[in-house]
Amino acid sequence: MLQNILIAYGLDPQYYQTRPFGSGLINHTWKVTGGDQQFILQRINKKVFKSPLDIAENLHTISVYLSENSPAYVFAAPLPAVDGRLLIESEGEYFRLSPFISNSHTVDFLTQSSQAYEAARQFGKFTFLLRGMDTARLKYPLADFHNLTLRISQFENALVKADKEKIRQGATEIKMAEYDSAIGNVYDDLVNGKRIPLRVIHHDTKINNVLFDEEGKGLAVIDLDTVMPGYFISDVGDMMRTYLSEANEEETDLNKIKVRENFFAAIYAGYMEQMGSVLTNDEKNLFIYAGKFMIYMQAIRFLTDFLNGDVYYPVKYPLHNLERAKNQFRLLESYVAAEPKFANIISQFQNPAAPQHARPVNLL
Ligand code: GN1
Ligand code: MG
Repeated sequence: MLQNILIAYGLDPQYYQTRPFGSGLINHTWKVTGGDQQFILQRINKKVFKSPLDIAENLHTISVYLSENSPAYVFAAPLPAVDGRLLIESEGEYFRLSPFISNSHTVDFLTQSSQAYEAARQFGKFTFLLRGMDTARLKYPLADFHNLTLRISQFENALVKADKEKIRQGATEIKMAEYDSAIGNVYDDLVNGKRIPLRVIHHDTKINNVLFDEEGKGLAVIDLDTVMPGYFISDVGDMMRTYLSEANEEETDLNKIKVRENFFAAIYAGYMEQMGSVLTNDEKNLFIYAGKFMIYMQAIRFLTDFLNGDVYYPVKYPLHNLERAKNQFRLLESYVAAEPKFANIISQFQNPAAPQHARPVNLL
């Protein structure tokens, strides 16, 4: 099947090698290599993305906007096939080909806070460059993706339907989900009160969605399926969720889950360097909340999938989604405990009178 796709893009399968690439949970990705040419080929998960054409349209709209307004910006938009289509359907599956940005690489783990700074700068820059675009021009490939109110009600429905054994196995996490539901109330208030604006948001800011150059400087953001209108707390929050702890969401030894304050400072510095002049005061006041919002949402998404019988996230063993939920609740606990320190870091950044040596930039 992949051969037909290559042909649709004018690539002769005889001369191109196709190898699995990356570690995403949702789409399938391959790297296509032939001579000195390199591409990224992806099969879009149609169970998740019911309308892949919306993704193609969004990326096209954004690509045109960026090439007019910020021509030097590296945007890895999908390439048109020989007949001009931006998405190829084959046997009911959708594929697309994008350029592979040369001399770039991704990382799966952050070892230095400078990586968090670079990544946050890249995600901030993306939203910054698109600040003048009317978000109404974009489609919602995943409506309600980060709608916490909905995620909480999906959790509640799963709880009603789940079998007794699962409820017993997940009892502690179910209690935690209920205990932390105040995080949902803050979200309800800010959405209902229209307190923060919709912006063009990436919605999947984990570290392997950033391309780095050979010197470790950020080059571009990738994995653009979930680019759509949203709130900045999604992007900042998912960086907190995925950069602060050295151990990632797959770690089952909960003692290894600890937030690193210097990585928080790095996310703040990188994102605000780009977005500091754009965010409203209400948004700035939600910077710390952003982390709680995303960590809590991911915890209940894993827990909900466990209760539903693992219908969304691929699992390697029966309690995998429950283990992931445990991991995220531990991260939430560690995050909440560090909040006073985060507040201190932000106030040091905001106080230009602070002596240079006392400013958290030294932590980077
Ligand atoms: C999914 O496929 P991947 O790994 O980029 C999920 C994210 C979750 C993440 C958790 C469309 O992203 O929301 O944060 O798994 N994407 C979708 O690992 O559900
Ligand atoms: Mg993704």
